[in-house]
Amino acid sequence: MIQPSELILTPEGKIYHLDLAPSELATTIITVGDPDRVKKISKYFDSIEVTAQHREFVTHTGRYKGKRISVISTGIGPDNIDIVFNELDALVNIDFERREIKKKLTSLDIIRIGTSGGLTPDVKVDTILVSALAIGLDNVMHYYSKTDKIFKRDFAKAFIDHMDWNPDNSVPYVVAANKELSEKFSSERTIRGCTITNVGFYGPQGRVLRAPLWDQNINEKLSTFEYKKYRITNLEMETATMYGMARMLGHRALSMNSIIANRATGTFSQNTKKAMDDLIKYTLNKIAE
Ligand code: R1P
Repeated sequence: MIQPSELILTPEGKIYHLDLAPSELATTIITVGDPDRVKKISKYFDSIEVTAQHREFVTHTGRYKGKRISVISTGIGPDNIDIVFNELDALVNIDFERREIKKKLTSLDIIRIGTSGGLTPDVKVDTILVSALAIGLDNVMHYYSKTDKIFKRDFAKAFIDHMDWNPDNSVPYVVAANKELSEKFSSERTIRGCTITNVGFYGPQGRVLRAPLWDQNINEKLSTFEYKKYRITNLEMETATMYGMARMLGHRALSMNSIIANRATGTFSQNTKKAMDDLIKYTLNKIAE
């Protein structure tokens, strides 16, 4: 039995942070960072059956072209991904009444619709980028075991060497997207990339306002890193943690990114609303295919 302090349920029998009951979640899930983006997606649904909100976690469950989908905001950052993925998994794989892991496990499809910054000039603003691979500079995954099979250690070692990595930082981990989803969501309208997930927006992504950086050349080094066929394309704050958590728990995950800025050229999208709306429609139609 999983104790009440570990699996926290509300008096209504809902999982604590997401405030959802098992029946309120679809097995196809879209995650977004921004809580306001949830309604920008669910406005395309044929019908909405559930709306829930607790803190930054907003959920709408409904149908798009007949397919049942839940859209959930994660807020910003890898730490929230730990909460969201554990609770999504609990909603399908733990019996809340008995507080026991179910004998028959369910695998979820979890697709992120996010914004991101391009790192090299060829990753142009308003592009849709599918993250085939992600490098996690956060430490969430290091608290779990059974990660050996999902980390690409040779890739991470090459990255550490190239970056002259600060030994006070956590050890980077490299993890791939689910292959089937990655193929299904790629087309002539998308580019494939290798995404850096980091723990902050300013220093950790090489931005200086007033606070000086440990490594002033971090973005230049990121943009010149090459390993086998891979080059780093973009920076954001959730993808690698999603891929790690999903693989560890037996779910399929993919991150779709609207490139709204390019850090190499200093450009920013002229119309982020349209770029995001294009990505939303593209992703919903791919899910419904
Ligand atoms: C930073 O502004 C946030 O935007 C990006 C980053 O990953 C981070 O969460 O994604 P979202 O637009 O999905 O939140």
